[in-house]
Amino acid sequence: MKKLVVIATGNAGKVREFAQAFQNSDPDLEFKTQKEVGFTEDVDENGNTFKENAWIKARAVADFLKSRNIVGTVIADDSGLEVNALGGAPGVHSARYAGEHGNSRLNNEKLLRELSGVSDRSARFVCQLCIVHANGKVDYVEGECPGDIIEDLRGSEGFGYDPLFVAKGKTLTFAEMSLEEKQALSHRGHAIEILKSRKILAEF
Ligand code: ITT
Repeated sequence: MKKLVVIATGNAGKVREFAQAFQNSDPDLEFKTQKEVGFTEDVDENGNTFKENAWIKARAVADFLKSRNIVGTVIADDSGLEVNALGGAPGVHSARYAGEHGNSRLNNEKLLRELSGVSDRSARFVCQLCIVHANGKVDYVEGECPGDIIEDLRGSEGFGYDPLFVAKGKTLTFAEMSLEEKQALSHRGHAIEILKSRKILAEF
């Protein structure tokens, strides 16, 4: 029997990236989104760190699986953008920086306003994964990607702050890259690589 792995996110952009990263991976694993297993709760991400929030999301879905007698591993992703000139903001508030959860247009507009006239545009994307195994064991994996915030939106791929982010040493924004190109550089891509190389999903 295949082992179920549930991706604990309601963010369609993240779902696409996980699907791409895990396609053709271990044939013994069956990946489903939280929606596909019937989890529709809006989890209150009230932690102060990416790690706390990743755990809050992973635990909520793990508890749900348990309550339905479904055996599976859960992966949650808490991620965001840290801008040096803004003291690390938007950070854990990245999804709701401009006040409305998941409104990327308003978030990007606010980011450009806050950085107007600022010369230090350096930033980094952070991705914290929390894995809760069927036996309750918890693993954490982190990935990051340094880069710069540009002055105008460019590109239509990806999600969130992608049209404003150029990874270090690159010229295209993440929103101008294919999923594969972004994945090879991104915070989430790095975290998933570590997850794979440590064979964390193969445990238990
Ligand atoms: P879930 O909690 O359901 O996973 P979410 O979008 O609320 O979805 P987060 O709380 O982790 O997820 O917030 C992450 C935000 O950070 C996301 O909404 C984007 O604004 C930004 N972000 C994270 N990774 C990104 C990426 O790869 N490209 C662009 N923006 C990203």
